[in-house]
Amino acid sequence: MKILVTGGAGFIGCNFIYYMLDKYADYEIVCLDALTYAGNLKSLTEALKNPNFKFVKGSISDKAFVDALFDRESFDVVVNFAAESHVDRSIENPFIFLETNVMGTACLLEASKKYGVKRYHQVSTDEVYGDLPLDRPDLFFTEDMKLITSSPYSASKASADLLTLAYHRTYGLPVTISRCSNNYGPYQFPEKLIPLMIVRALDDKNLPVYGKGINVRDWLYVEDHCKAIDLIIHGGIPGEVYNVGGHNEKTNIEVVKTVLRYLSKPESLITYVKDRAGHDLRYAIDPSKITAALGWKPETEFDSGMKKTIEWYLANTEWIDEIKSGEYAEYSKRIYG
Ligand code: NAD
Ligand code: TDX
Repeated sequence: MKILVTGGAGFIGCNFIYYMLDKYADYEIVCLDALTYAGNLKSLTEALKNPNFKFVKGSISDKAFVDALFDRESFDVVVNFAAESHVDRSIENPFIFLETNVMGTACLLEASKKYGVKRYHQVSTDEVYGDLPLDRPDLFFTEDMKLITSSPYSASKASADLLTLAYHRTYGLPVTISRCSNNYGPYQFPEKLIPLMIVRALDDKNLPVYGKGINVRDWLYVEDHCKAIDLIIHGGIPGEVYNVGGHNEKTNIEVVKTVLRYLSKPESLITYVKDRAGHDLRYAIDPSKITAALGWKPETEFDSGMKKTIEWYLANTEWIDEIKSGEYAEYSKRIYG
């Protein structure tokens, strides 16, 4: 089995590569990644020592390059993680989100069709369903809901989902889609809520909480997401969408206070700042389809997942320091002052 993993130098992709190399000793994995600000080859240091793993630098939206790669490598399976993934950046500059998330997906789908890939898996997000109200805890995202997006990021991801399903219906390409809730864990770029708060709290910087901190996210430990994708690419039905999430809803302020408690830092670091434009109120996944169809269940409790995550950041200060020395400093200054 030869798998192309795009975006594997990013957070979830690199966790997926480690999970798969560990579980399947005879699989070959090729990672295609453009190494944008969010991609980090250092995250793949251990994988690069494995003879079954290869890294290729390039963009999923470079059609000629993607075609040549597929021609050379004959992939059985494609798992597309590559994306511009941060909502705040999409509000600043939507166009790169369309280029990578829509056109990049189109290039991968076209090459998968041309070269007879046996399974194309699109890594999507719960954000394609828009948001749920805060006062209706009985409502959850299900796979049959309409796509109603809020940010340029979620609009680009929803577009990619529609294109993926169109390649199934029109050309018979064996596709699957997973729509997962917010992930946390090792190797997450510190622009996202949890690592941002860890990194800033360690530096005794203020912790910028948008609005009143009452927005709700449904947190899943990254390894549980990787396990779900593994099950889908092996047992999922072509043309189907699978929601992935573990009924672990927390308000943002609860999450930030949890980080402070683990690090023994004072709550006085919390600063309420201007709300995100178009800020989604609540995400909450109903994972009953993937549980019934493939036996998936989240295995890591939030407390132990947070402990593992924070310990990873404390043990990997070099990884963080390198990020802080690059484009990140300029971004942080621009966004947080
Ligand atoms: P990330 O930003 O950490 O990583 C994205 C990776 O894609 C980076 O390595 C980057 O270099 C690469 N990339 C960007 N543009 C590229 C291009 N044109 N060609 C090739 N590579 C390119 O993102 P992540 O958090 O790991 O998310 C991975 C996927 O999972 C995304 O598709 C995202 O939409 C989805 N997702 C993320 C979450 C989450 O909580 N982080 C939840 C649900 C779904
Ligand atoms: O500084 C901050 N302060 C703050 O209050 C940041 C960065 C975020 N927040 C809030 C906004 C959200 O309500 O925290 C919540 C989580 O924010 P993000 O980490 O930016 O994630 P979110 O916008 O929920 O999107 C994430 O989940 C779905 C990922 O970034 C997406 O890639 C994924 O598809």
